[in-house]
Amino acid sequence: MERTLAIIKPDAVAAGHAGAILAEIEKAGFSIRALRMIRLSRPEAEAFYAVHKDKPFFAGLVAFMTEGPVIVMALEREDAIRKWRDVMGATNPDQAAGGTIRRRFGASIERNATHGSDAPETAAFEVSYFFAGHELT
Ligand code: FUP
Repeated sequence: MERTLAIIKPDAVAAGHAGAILAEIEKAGFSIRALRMIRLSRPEAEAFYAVHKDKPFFAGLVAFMTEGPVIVMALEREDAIRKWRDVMGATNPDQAAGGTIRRRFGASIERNATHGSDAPETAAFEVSYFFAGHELT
């Protein structure tokens, strides 16, 4: 069993797509081990995306991620990191395969509906960024 961090981003929450995305998560066989709706502060978003701090899109990404509430989740399944990235689709919704979440609900490479950890080390950092051990069922 493996854990990954998923985020339903502000665009998808505001558009009312959270329910459909949660249904996809359950259909894909994930257990939701923890879930919370929060509004990220600017420092919280900056620290979460610190790996991108020197990228040209960093300021826009932080502004977007703080514009409204997000839903953060710890998901568990066999091969969870890769599987959740498959269900999400490519970062750019235009390049995401048909039926994937980003293809269905993303509007642009920035406003792309969901986040998923990309490796075991980042998953460990990202899950613990939002959830304490006692919150993971
Ligand atoms: P992903 O792992 O698919 O979320 O993609 P990245 O880690 O490459 O990018 C993280 C986030 O940065 C993306 F979800 C959206 C944002 N981004 C942009 O806004 N512009 C870009 O050119 C690349 C990424």
